[in-house]
Amino acid sequence: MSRDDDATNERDESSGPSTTETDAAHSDATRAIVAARSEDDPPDTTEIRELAAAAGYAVVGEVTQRRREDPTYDLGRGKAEELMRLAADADAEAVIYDGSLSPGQTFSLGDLLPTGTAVVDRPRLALELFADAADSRAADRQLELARLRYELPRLREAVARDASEDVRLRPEGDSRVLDVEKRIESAERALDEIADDRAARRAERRDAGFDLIALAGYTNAGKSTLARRLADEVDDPDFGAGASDRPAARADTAAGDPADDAGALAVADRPFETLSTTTRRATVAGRRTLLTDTVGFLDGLPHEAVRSFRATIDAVRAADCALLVVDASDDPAALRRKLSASLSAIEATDGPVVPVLSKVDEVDADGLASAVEAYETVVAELGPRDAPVADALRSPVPVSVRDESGLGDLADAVADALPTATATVEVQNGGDAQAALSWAYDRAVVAGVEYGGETMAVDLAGRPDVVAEAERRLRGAGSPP
Ligand SMILES: Nc1nc2c(ncn2[C@@H]2O[C@H](COP(=O)(O)OP(=O)(O)OP(=O)(O)O)[C@@H](O)[C@H]2O)c(=O)[nH]1
Ligand SMILES: [Mg+2]
Repeated sequence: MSRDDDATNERDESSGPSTTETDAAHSDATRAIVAARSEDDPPDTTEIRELAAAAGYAVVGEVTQRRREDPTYDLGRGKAEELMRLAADADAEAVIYDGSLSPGQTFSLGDLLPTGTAVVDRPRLALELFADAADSRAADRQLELARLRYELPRLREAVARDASEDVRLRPEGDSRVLDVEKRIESAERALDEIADDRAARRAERRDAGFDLIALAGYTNAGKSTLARRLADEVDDPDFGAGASDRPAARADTAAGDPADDAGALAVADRPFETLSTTTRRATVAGRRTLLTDTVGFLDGLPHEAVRSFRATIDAVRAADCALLVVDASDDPAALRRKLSASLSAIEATDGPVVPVLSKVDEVDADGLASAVEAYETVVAELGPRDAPVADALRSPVPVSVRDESGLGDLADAVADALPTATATVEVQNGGDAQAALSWAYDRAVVAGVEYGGETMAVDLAGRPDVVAEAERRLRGAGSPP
């Protein structure tokens, strides 16, 4: 296998580290009011506040409402006016809206608020967070596409609002709209090419005998920590469990828990720490695997925005086994919401999915039981639309990287989920047979060899296609003349 297949190859090294502008922005944070509406339960603003803080906002006030959606402001008119007064009193520069506003609602709210107050809904906030850290060519392209898809309907609305009655300017014919449409097509084409390259690389890696494992899950679930823990320790710092997959701009924003200063836990406790898929070698239950860490999912994003993060979705869907990381330390309601968002983003997979209940060191036995129950409730409620991924789900495995518990069970579950074939081939020993045997050793499918006189018996176990090819080569090389 070439150096090309190594740990950081899915980033574009030439683009260099991203700037640290955002860290500067954090110091004089933008003053913001959080607004949230929910139809059934009282709105819970915990997550949106965390996202806002991570994006550099200082939340100075909050307005929430429990009611159905209002077509003009999303909030009811009275609440929207309360928001306007609060924004004025608090001198807010932005309103962070915990939901996806239609273009019309965005403009109406903007018109109502004090001049200059930005309206930042949940998808836009996610885009701001991504913009902080895009660190590879694919991530840049994905971000660009997500941003353009977000902008297009809003631009159409702006053009329609600007158009005077006489001109009757149609948004479709506006040059700015056409420009954005063109850029969307070009970003989609670029991502198609990147996706094709990656599919080709996956095929090569499989031919080389690797099982492909992908880690998926909600942002901050613990994917990267687990990926680092499972990765093989190797001397070459460019390949393996080094810090090389950490975006440079983030290095100094890592969480300051001293206990986390070293090793696998040295990742920041903030959303969207990982913005590029990164692949490392890992030996799992004796199988040679390539482990791909991916971008986390986020609830409340439109389908289009989720689709823009194609590298993640493709890596998960095409894996021989996907690990779906679910944070067991979340309260059950949050766990259910995040799990549903993750499952609907994945939709379907080609291979099995092993759910991992992470951070179990933070919960006691009752807490773990409620996490399992919350997990099972979501899975039991999966509708027919989500059925493909439901079929792929195995039993959840509780794991803690912090106290090293459950890792053996996880390895067993993965080994069990990976496609496996076995064969025993008895052949004439000789130069050609040894060459075929060495081919099989290179691809890690030799489970044992027994020599007897002129013959040898080789036990093969591993990826079915590689086992079949090894068997063919051995028989071809070792059959009597
Ligand atoms: N207590 C505890 N904390 C953990 C464990 N695993 C991860 N964490 C913490 O959870 C936080 C998020 O971990 P990450 O591995 O960055 O999560 P992620 O899923 O890769 O997050 P994104 O890349 O942002 O999507 C970090 O602060 C980790 O230290 C664990 O086993 N126990
Ligand atoms: Mg990560």
